[in-house]
Amino acid sequence: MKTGLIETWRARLPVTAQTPVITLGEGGTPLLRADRAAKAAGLPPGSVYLKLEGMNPTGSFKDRGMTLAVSKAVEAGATGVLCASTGNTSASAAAYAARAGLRCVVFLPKGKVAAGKLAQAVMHGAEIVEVSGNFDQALALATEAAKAKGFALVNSSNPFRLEGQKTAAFEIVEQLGRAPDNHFIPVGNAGNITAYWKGYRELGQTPRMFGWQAAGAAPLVLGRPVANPRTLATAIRIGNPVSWKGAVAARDESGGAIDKVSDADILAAYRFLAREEGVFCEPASAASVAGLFKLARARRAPEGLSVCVLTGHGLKDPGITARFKPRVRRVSAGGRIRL
Ligand code: AN7
Repeated sequence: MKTGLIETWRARLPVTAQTPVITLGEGGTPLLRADRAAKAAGLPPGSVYLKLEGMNPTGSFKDRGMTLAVSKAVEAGATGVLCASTGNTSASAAAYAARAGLRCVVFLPKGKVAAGKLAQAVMHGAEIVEVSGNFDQALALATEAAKAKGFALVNSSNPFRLEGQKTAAFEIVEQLGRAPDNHFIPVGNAGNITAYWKGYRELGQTPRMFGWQAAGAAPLVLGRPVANPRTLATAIRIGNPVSWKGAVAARDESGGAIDKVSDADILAAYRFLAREEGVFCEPASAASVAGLFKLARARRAPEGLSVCVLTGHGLKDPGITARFKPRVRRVSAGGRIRL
């Protein structure tokens, strides 16, 4: 039976017997060998694995941090949770708040949240605040609003979020029997790369960390915030990451890199994974594999075992699939079709 990651990793998490456990059975996601991706990167079979975080209850890795953040909010006596989001955090917060019986208020950048994510926030009963501005501006509003009595901010500035998310590193080490040599991950607000690095460090087994930002939203690559971030990967359309220092530390302490991938590269990897590996992730998630392919094109794909994290499910963003035109043949009932 799946009991969720708080029960699985209780000894490594800041919980006590008194902490109420709010869980949807998150964690325990597949680590899938991806030989076609390895081949496309010019690497030997068995050297590339995909961590399918879209298999979490709400379809993204955010559930790992949210089970802990919402449990701790309930323990502290909160009556509501609140966040800004490019979509997945709000979907996850809304679901866990519903389960806990808390109010949930989400600040969303207008017109920039994928349809599936918005549907989740609506159906889980979140109170939606539409912000005419980008994620960074929405986060400033949410942070201010969180001063209201009884509310807990569940963005990744909340340390319990990162504590929950670090468990993905524990799982990978368990699934492989060791840490990978290289860890590829998309980077937006930079909470996840910070959390994985913390998890690996706690085990004393550390890969090189390779973080990937969208080219139009790459503050960590430029070394300064981006006022108007642009990318079709809306999940990582973020110009001023909260966990900036954590991402830089993960990069430098691990001997890795944080670089950018173009939207065209992201879409190519997104399509490749769907067609060649049978794995449907959302565009932002494909940035990790796009990064591996980019290094491969420059003949710089790192040796050894690489894990690419696929952070969210493809069904989150059905809108983007309209860019890929299928060949559709038409037939009337009772007619014939030649294959
Ligand atoms: C699919 O939901 O920031 O670097 O508000 O949804 O930890 O921010 C989402 C981020 C990667 C980047 N992949 O992770 C939000 C939000 C997906 C995401 C990221 C996000 P971080």
